Amino acid sequence: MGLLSSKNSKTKQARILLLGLDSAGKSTLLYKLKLAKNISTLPTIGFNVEMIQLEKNLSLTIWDVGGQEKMRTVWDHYCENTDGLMYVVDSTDKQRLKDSSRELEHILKNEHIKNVPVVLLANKQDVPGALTAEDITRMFKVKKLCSDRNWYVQPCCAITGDGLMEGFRKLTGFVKSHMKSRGDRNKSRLN
Ligand SMILES: Nc1nc2c(ncn2[C@@H]2O[C@H](COP(=O)(O)OP(=O)(O)O)[C@@H](O)[C@H]2O)c(=O)[nH]1
Ligand SMILES: [Mg+2]
Repeated sequence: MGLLSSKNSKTKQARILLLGLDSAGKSTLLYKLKLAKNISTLPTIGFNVEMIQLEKNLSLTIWDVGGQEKMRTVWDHYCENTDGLMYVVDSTDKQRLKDSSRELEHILKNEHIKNVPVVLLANKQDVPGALTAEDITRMFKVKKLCSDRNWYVQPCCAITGDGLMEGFRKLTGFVKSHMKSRGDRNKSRLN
């Protein structure tokens, strides 16, 4: 990406889409990560873009597109060149669980996101009665929905930060192997 120059030319850039219904906790978790890690923010209108480096050779650019209903229609447009999807679920919002799983199902059908790894964050685990990661896996039918890609469901609390790093590390691992296999495929096409 032209906007983001890296001091280390070996550092790869991965583009991560951060999605989920409004109030799922996306902004809270980005803010929490920013306090924990040295994250730079790019000024943007309508969505947040953050850069985070968890590993020496891989820098994540995280696009928080916003989850309000009017923004959901534009999610599709952000899918191009995406290397990983972080999907945040409010584990206490049982009323909108169906909405959330429908939106995830929709986004996973986007051709640009085919085979792209997904980590679901089962957020707000600090709230008593919150659905567990296992509940969300079952209710979202994640196994079936993500049968063509790497996936993981990570319980977390964006306010305390519990589980956030684990979730991002998991996604980073998936993204690296995804980028590698995509690179290998492109190479064999050229040969
Ligand atoms: N109890 C609890 N509240 C949370 C958690 N994460 C976010 N929230 C609250 O949920 C609301 C929506 O969070 P926000 O980050 O703005 O959601 P976004 O619309 O997805 O960006 C705010 O009031 C947050 O304080 C969490 O892990 N636990
Ligand atoms: Mg937000």
